Amino acid sequence: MSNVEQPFVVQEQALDRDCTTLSRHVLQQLHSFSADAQDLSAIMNRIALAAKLIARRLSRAGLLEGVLGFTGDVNVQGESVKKMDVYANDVFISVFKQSGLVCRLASEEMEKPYYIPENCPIGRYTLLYDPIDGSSNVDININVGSIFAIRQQEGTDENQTGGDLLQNGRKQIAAGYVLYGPSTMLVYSIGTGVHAFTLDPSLGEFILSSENIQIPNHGPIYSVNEGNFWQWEEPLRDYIRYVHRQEGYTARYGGALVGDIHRILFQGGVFLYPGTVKKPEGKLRLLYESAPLAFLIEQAGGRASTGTEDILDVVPNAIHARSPLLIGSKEDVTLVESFIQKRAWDEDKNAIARSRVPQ
Ligand code: AHM
Ligand code: MG
Repeated sequence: MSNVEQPFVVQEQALDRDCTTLSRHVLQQLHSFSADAQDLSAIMNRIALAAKLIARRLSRAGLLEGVLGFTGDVNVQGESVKKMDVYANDVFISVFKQSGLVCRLASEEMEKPYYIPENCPIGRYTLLYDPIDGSSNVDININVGSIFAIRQQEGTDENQTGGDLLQNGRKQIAAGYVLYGPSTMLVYSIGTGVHAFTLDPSLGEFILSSENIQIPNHGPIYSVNEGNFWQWEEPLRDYIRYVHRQEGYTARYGGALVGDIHRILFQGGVFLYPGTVKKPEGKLRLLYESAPLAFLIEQAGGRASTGTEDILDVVPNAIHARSPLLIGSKEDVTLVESFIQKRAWDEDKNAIARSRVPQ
């Protein structure tokens, strides 16, 4: 190739990269322009719009009135609500109004699903989301995230309680998160691998930055709130003691799930939010946090477990149900599980032995 031609090739590659927007990428992944493919592409585009609005507000949070701090209310989870939680929750609703795309939204912040009746005759999808995850980080200008999943609505949900959402995570059609960090990134999967987009502020568009991301099979990071050590069951403490005695582990914990998982997605390791003796179900919500992230991490070749069951197999008993979460590299999740399951196995063995003692 001559020197004269080279700049055109470089420019063409740069243009191709800049044109791989999220909505185009969804259509490419589905190899189709069918109505369903167009719908999914348009839904992702609306989620991207919500992400841009939230990122814009976060980026100026310290300069605007009414952005930081608490509202004074308590949400359905019994947690104090932050002003950004309310804003971000409403943004997702607003971007889907009159879109014909999503009939129902279910969020960590709302007691019941929110219906958009004008969309329902055509948009049979439900968006599940955590509008601002890790919102305690907002006031100190540290990374936070949004988490989302899409499911097909089943049945009419006559009393509008979202009963059909009480199904396992394999029912998710798509899932992903937005990371509001030094740059804003959107990472998603529609069941065809995991792909990351970075918001280019000069274009106002999410542009493809990593395609077909594979999580390492094992990594050095363990990410857990060790301040809860005293509240855990013994098997989990045993795992942490094991990590403390091994070379090659490093602790990273940001207090916001999306950033912690994002690091593990690229560098490998395990994130843990286990149950405690008093709260065996842990803190994280299955439909808005654990299941969407499990879908994504499995698509990247990793694993997500409660300790005894794959997260994607868990059927919630309520839309705000919680579950313990072990998620990340395959080998690391399996190792933590082996600590938990060994204890269960030992207990079974002892019970059997006791039952065999002649009376
Ligand atoms: P939130 O959705 O109410 O913000 O809670 C979820 C967050 C996660 O992002 C994070 O991993 C965890 O809570 C941190 O909890 P803790 O402060 O108990 O370590
Ligand atoms: Mg959350």
